[in-house]
Amino acid sequence: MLDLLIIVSVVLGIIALAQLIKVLELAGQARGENSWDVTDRDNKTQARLMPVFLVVYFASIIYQMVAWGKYLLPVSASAHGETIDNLMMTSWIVIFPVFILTHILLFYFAWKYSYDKNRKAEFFPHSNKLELLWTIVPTVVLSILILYGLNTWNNITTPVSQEEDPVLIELYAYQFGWIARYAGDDREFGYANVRNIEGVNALGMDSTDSKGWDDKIVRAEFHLPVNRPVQFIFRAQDVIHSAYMPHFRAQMNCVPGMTTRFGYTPTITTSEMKGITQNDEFNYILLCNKICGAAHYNMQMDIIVESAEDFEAWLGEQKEFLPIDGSPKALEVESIEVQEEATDGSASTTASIN
Ligand SMILES: [Cu+2]
Repeated sequence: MLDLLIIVSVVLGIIALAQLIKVLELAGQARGENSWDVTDRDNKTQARLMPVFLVVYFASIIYQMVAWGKYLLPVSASAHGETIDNLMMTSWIVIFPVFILTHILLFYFAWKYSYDKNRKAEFFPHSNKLELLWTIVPTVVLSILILYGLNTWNNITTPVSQEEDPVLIELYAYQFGWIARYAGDDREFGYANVRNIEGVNALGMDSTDSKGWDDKIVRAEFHLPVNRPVQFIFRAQDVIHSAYMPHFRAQMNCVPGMTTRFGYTPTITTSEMKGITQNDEFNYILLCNKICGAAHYNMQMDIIVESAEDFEAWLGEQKEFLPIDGSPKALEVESIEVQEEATDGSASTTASIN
């Protein structure tokens, strides 16, 4: 109902404005003026409005910075995040003064040089000095920023070496949710393929691949140990998604048919961050940052960063993909169950182990 009222009032407002313009036009015609003629008075009014725009514009920027500054991200919770924040800050330091200066000049000149029939424009066709100046200065500044950015990007996207003992986690994106998989004690993920997706096997794990038997699959939230590198591997089931972990300054596309990676080291536990942000409700979060469909906004997963002991304890509680106690019997039973589920005649690769 409220929506309807808003629409009706907007439409009525537009009609009223159109009528008002018509009245002004008719009044002008009655005075013998053409509405498309630009008079001296029009020029003066527009010129005087320029400094007003400038002040209102800057005031609105300051207001937005103050009012919404609280929604900015807190300090980076990952080791490489500081480098990203420094890069961002450097860019701001270069861009912001230029932005202020160019906008002051833009509105000042529009006011100062508004049309005046007594003033003659100076003919100034070309200056090599000026051309060089405004070509070389931005080129140098932008090249430095780009090189700095590329260097930062190369540093943070280098895969974590195995010697650093990273936690291996696969994040699997689908419309609309996330599944996390831990590689288990063998430090290797079991083979998975989209063709194996069936029933509860949402990851398409191949149950004949023993590397996957100790993989641990979690859905509601996933945990990370503090101060230990984490190597993420990303996959997607259907369309391109993007794993976005803003507090760790990390984002990587998840692309169907290929794996992508990103590694970082969490440096602040969830409970420490609750203290820093003075918010007891605070939680690290994994989001999807590609508009991937109608329920895209729903693609979230909580991330808990905790001490190594707490992390190991939590991981110990998670179930393995195929919890076999050394006897192949358990595996056989599992695979028969999977086979029976495939009653619709669709191909089941897991059937091959019998
Ligand atoms: Cu998505």
